[in-house]
Amino acid sequence: MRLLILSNRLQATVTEENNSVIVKSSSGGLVTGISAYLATLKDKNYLWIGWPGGSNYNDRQAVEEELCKNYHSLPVFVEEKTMDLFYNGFCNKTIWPLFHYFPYLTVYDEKMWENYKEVNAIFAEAVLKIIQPDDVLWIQDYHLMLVPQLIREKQPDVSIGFFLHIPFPSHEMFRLLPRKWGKEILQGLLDADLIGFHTYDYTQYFLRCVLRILGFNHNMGMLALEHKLTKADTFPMGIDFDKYYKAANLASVNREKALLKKGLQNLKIIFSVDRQDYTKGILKRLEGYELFLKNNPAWHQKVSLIMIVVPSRIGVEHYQKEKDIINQLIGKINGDYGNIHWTPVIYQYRAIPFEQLVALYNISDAGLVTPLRDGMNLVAKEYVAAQKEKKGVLILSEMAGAAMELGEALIINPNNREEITEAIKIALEMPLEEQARRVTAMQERLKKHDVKKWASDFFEELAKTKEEQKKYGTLRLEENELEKLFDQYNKTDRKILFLDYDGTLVPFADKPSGAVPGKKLLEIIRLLSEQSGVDIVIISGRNKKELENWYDRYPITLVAEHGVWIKKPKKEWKLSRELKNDWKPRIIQILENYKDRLPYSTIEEKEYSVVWHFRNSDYSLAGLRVKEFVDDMVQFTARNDIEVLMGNKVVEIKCSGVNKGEAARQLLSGQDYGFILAAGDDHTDELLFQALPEEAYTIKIGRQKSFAHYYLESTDEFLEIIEKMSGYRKGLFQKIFEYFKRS
Ligand code: GDG
Repeated sequence: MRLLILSNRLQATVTEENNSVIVKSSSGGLVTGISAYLATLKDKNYLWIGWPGGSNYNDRQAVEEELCKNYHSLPVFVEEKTMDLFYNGFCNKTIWPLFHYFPYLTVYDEKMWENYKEVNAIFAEAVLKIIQPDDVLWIQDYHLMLVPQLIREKQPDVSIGFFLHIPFPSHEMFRLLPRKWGKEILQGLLDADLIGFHTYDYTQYFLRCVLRILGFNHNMGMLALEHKLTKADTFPMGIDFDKYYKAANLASVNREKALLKKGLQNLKIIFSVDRQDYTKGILKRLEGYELFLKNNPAWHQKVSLIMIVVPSRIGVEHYQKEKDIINQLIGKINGDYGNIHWTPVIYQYRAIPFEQLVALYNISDAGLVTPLRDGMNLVAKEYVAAQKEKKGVLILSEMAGAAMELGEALIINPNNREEITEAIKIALEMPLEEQARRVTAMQERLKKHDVKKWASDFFEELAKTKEEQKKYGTLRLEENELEKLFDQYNKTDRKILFLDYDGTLVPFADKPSGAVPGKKLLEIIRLLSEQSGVDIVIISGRNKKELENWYDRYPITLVAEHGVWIKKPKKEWKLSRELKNDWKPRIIQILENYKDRLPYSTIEEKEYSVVWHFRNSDYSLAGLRVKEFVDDMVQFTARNDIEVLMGNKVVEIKCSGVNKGEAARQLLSGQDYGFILAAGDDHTDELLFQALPEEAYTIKIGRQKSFAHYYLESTDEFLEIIEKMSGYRKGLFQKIFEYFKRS
């Protein structure tokens, strides 16, 4: 398996000087993380594809050769102007601010969107030129959200993973994007096999946007789309723990530490480092520190804040403005509080070498990480990992994804200056044992969930999703397969047929009460039920009464309300397990409201479920209302033991864990059937198909993708099959023959 990493920027930035190619490493969280993972790969069977940081090279071939030979990389050349509009346009003026909850900085510009699509297509083309069917393609981050779809169109079976390094915003924020863009972005992403996010919340927000905008619900993150299965899941990115932990022993780091200590003498040090970005909360940090100095004169001349800010996105105007304000505020703090012996803020606006970074992590008494929003934030994790002597207090914003894993840090809200101020004081005065307790607990976690684990968890899940997909494909039940089916049916002694009712045995009618079984169907059921060794199960969402009225005269099993009730031949109805229905009145109350806003829809109340029918309603309005309702239900179902089931133009709310699959499992338990057949037409039957053994004949009525092995076009086609099994025609000829004989 060859791994292809695709990201906007390569890990290396390439320039030309005096006709030779110069390669320098790029900075940023994505590059740090992915490089750390790739360094752990023994076989080095990977290729990193991305923009090399420039376009106007005199000798592109030399750049290509250098990157290929020494860096396992393939450059994507994009014209400077196009790339500039891409990076400083849709990427960093639209997606970046919006996904970080800065809607007032977000620009909505059709030209930028067109350019985003154009550049995504250029990246996809570069991949398509070299990708092999058994490669694994791992696409990184928000710059390339349309690429999965562009690759999938040409390579339907290749493994594609996507990882988003920034937050995925809530629907309220995402919907600010023009509808068409939002839709295309989600569709673009959904053609990956696995879409990964740093935190559970981002995953949920994404799934909710998919539901609200595209109408697909999920089951434990798995989305059964019309053409494929796709999974969305959470993979909090780790760091190369040992690299930071062990670096404290390096001679080069020790040298740096000695130099720093000499210069800083007995000052306590608060340290911060980030790319210059308004999301990182650099100004709030300074304001918090300023207030700390104001409130705590006793700490004057005893503490300094060392702040490293790495230049970033220089072409975007907000960044320039912010840089100026940072400069002013630092000047003010140093002017107001400092003197010739003491500089309260030691500031550097440039990147520092790794050794210096680790030395600063290690000697500082507190790490101050205050983003207003951050996908993960690796600096916080690195800070903790570098504390070999188990000291140093991390102050961390609750708005960083990392806060989910680093609970022993002093967690603050960066919008509140007072919280930052207090945390600084607590950190500087924290006893060493307390520091050690906190650092140790966090280090253990970071060591266990390092970057290698992050990537291997992702690939493991990707492989699993690929396996699941194999089960999610149906074949038409053709003549030759049918012959085998009949052959097996005829030669097997014990057989069982699970037959869904609406849409499988009878076509849909305008009203549920209109879909009654005809004479011919009833005759087929009778004949089947009288065959020896055949168990018939009508397994439906209908209520007990209807099923009983139609079928109780035959020796067959009935399963009502999607598995809530089971009635064996000549026995009473039994609940499949103990259930509650005290939630029903509240649901009906909510549903009434939706019903009023969707003309021609109706509510049906069953004993343990409630159904909202909208077969006769306007198609597009129904789509909208149902998405809203299902979304509303997400809150409700989380607190109650109930679930929402999307059927064919119906939504059913029922007790969770009760479904056709469970009912089938109960009926099969302890039995030894040589022939199992199940037929159904909608989502609710998918659990039935999944519950049955591999050798069962599972048949979907309709062409949609399914966990069934086969599909048929219509109920008529299916009826022909059971008609043949039942010997209905033979019986009919016999009757005609007897009639003529008598007369
Ligand atoms: C994005 C998301 C997410 C920084 N300055 C220097 C330097 N660095 C290194 C740090 C760290 C990395 O850059 C920064 O990573 P972060 O995660 O903190 O932030 P972003 O760059 O915004 O990363 C972020 C990340 O992607 C991964 O998914 O966590 O939320 O925004 O590794 O050490 N390294 C050196 N000198 C510096 O001056 N040597």
